[in-house]
Parts: sequence; C-alpha cells; structure tokens
Amino acid sequence: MNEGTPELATANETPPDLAEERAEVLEGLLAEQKRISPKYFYDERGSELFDQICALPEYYPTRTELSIMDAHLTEISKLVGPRAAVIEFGAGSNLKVRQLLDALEEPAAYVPVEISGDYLLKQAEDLASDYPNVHIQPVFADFTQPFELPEHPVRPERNLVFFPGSTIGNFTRGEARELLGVMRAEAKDDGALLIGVDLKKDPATVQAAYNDREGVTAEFNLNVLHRLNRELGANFDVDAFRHEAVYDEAEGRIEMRLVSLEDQVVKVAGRMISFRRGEHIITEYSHKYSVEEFHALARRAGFRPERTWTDEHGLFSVHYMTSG
Ligand code: AVI
Repeated sequence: MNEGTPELATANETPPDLAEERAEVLEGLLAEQKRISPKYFYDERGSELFDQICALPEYYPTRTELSIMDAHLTEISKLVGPRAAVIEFGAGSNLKVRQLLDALEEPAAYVPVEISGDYLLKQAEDLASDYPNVHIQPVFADFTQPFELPEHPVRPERNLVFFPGSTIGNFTRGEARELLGVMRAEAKDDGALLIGVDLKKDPATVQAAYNDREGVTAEFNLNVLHRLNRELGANFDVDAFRHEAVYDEAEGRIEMRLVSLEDQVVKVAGRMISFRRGEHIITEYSHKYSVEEFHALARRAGFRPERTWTDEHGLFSVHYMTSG
C-alpha cells in the first residue's frame, strides 16, 4: 500500500522558523523566572541523549511502560478492534508503536504527528517498509493545536490516539487538560486513547530517575545551551551552569533546572541576559499523577476511562479510554 517514501500531509505544513524560536527563547529568558521550553532539548544530540536516558537503570518509565504494554497487548487489541487508525502524538520511539501495530488486528493506518520533519520522515520510512499493509502518513504539525487528519485508502473503523512515554507530564496540568481536549477531538466520537502516565510515588525514586549516576540527564539538560549557542548565536559558557532536578511533592512534579555557577552576562540573539550566582532557568516540568487524578483530568476533556494497567510496584500506568 505504501509506495516508496511517505509524503508529508499538507495540513499545518509551515515549520516553526528561527524568528519564532528566537522570540520564544528570549521571552523565556527575559521573564522574572527564567525558563526555556523542554521542546528545545531534542536536537540530534539531545535525542541521542534521551535514548540513553531511557536505558538508564534509574529511569524506570520506559522499561516499565513497555512491560505493562507487553503484558496487556491481547486485551488492548480486543478493546481497540480491527482496522484502527493509530494517531501518535509525537513521533516517539518506533519500538513502542511497533509493539502496538504488531498486536492490533489489521491496523488500517499509522499517523505520527510531530513538528520536526526530518526525524518524522526517517521514522515513517523505517516503518513503511516493515508494515506494507498499514497506510503510514506522517503529519507535520504542532500537536497542541487542532490539526487535519489525512484520508486513508482503507477507511479506519476508529481512531486510536496513542501518547506513550508520559510526555503528558511535561505539560502543566492546565495545558495537559487542553491537550487531552485536542486528543478527544482527533479521536472523534467513536475513538479511543491509549496513554502512558507516570505515577506519584516515593520522592527518592523519582528524584533518582532525573539525577542518574552517569550524568546523562545532566548532559541532556545542559545540551540545550549548546543548541542555543549554535542556533541563536548565544554565548553560554556551558561549564558555568549545572544541572539540578528537584521533586516538588506539593506540586507532584520534577522541576529540571540549569543553575548559574557565577554572576554572569550572556548574549542571546543580540540581547544581554544577566544571571546572578545560584539563579536558575527552569527547563522542564515532569508531572506525576495518581490514577484517580488522571482519570478526573481525562474525564474533564471528554474521555471515559475504561481500563488502567499498572506494574506490580505502582511506578507507571497505561490507560485505555474511549471518547464516547
Ligand atoms: C519525555 N519526557 C516524558 C521525559 C520525562 O521523564 O519527563 C523527559 C526527561 N527529562 C529528563 N529525563 C527524561
């Protein structure tokens, strides 16, 4: 069914340009509490480092989610039914979607939605050769905003939105509620959602997952400064910052920071930004939920929780919800 290279859908085709990136980064760095969006982590090096994080002994989410999925694939496949279109928000690891496509009954289509075109195309090409009967059609779009879904040669019986990895945790609770609303709209009335969500647990386990002994997470966090140096002509002295990740129990979230080791002034896109020693930039939140909290959030977006699976240690959860 796939003939050669998958083509990008025409919906929302404009890539975010450098001017937008410059404006967004400057706005964050000029704010009272300095911040850089976690989306800037994922340049080529950042994506490599993230893959390494996923394999770290302290970083439990990836392997726990894979094992939960693995244990319940037969049930998931029965719940979803035949000829579904899988719409993945973000083009994550192919491993997870392969696991799902292998289990589903005659999946009709796979639509990864991601803002960055190159990575998306590469992933789609790899999958297209292995799944000749699945219509693989990437969409190049910002998935936090409604986007148009492509048509498929075989009419899918339902849409299954797939959002693994607890990426939902990187959004504030308000943003997560809005994003679930976009998912509900893309799932349509007879659709479903399969989503991985990291659970609240003892703070030491969470803290360790973001402060690994090898220092990979630290390198991942600091790498964003190298990216700004390269793309926005900034002059961050990367050695003059250190990684910090703290678990805020009241908020139920990890806060990743870059802490300035000295008083310093940095030039970013032509603006001078001053840092006091000890001042930090927030680079990421990673929210953790209880099962009940997540159900309540999803219900407000119009989903009905049908099944929730967790591992035996209560580290991670996978939810299947319908949009009826
Ligand atoms: C992508 N996201 C779900 C990861 C997380 O755990 O919040 C990103 C990450 N940041 C540090 N380690 C991993």
